[in-house]
Amino acid sequence: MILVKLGGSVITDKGRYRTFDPDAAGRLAEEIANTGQDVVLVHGAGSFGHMMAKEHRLHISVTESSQLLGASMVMSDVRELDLEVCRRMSAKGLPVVPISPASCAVMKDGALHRLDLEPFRSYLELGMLPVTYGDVVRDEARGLSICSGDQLMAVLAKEFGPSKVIFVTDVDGVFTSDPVQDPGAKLIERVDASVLGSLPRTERNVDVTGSIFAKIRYMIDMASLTGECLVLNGKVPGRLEAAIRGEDVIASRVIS
Ligand code: IP8
Repeated sequence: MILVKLGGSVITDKGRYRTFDPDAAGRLAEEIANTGQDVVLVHGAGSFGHMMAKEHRLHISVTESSQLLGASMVMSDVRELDLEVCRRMSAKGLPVVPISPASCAVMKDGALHRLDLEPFRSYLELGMLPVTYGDVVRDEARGLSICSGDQLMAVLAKEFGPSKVIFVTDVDGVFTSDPVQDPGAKLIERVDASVLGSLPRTERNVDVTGSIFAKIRYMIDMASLTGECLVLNGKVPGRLEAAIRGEDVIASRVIS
């Protein structure tokens, strides 16, 4: 089984509230379908989650009742994004099944505490492709908190031992600085904990689920179980497909 995360930056326009990119999602669905591999898919929330979550301060704490309505709206928005993604997948012949973290996960002080893996296991056994996503989830300490796609990836990697873990984003991998702002930014082909310490701490729009550093930390942990995680550019046609097939592609390899 191959574990793939479609980042919010590749399936949505992160600068425009609730803007889905149907062409990118459809093409990536086709690339997955072409490989004929068993895949568990996780996707980020992009502009269906982060903007509204930030507005309602859901990533800090949920202390006011007005935040519950904000949380509920984010839950509906990310579910709608998931529906769009799933529709593109099934249109390419992939028998996907959406699994909502709000119904099967529990957080504790911002960490993913429990995830009911039974639905993932049984649908996989049936030959279906589970699809899950970053969501707002019950938190035993905070009431509610945000469960990122990366936290889900970490638990799924630990439980299912995938043969490959791939993070699909809108740039070629991890860079020495922000490649959108700095034309001199260089792709780092092998990323480990020592590289993490040397990256500059400046970023444009930091997500409610943390910066690239938080994401790389999850990947380094996952790599200790799976060997490596690939970070690649899903905007380049064919790159995800080639990576799933095991071809050598332009990417960063995160190792533990
Ligand atoms: O895009 C965030 O998940 P991510 C989930 O995987 C929400 O970090 C609701 C903002």
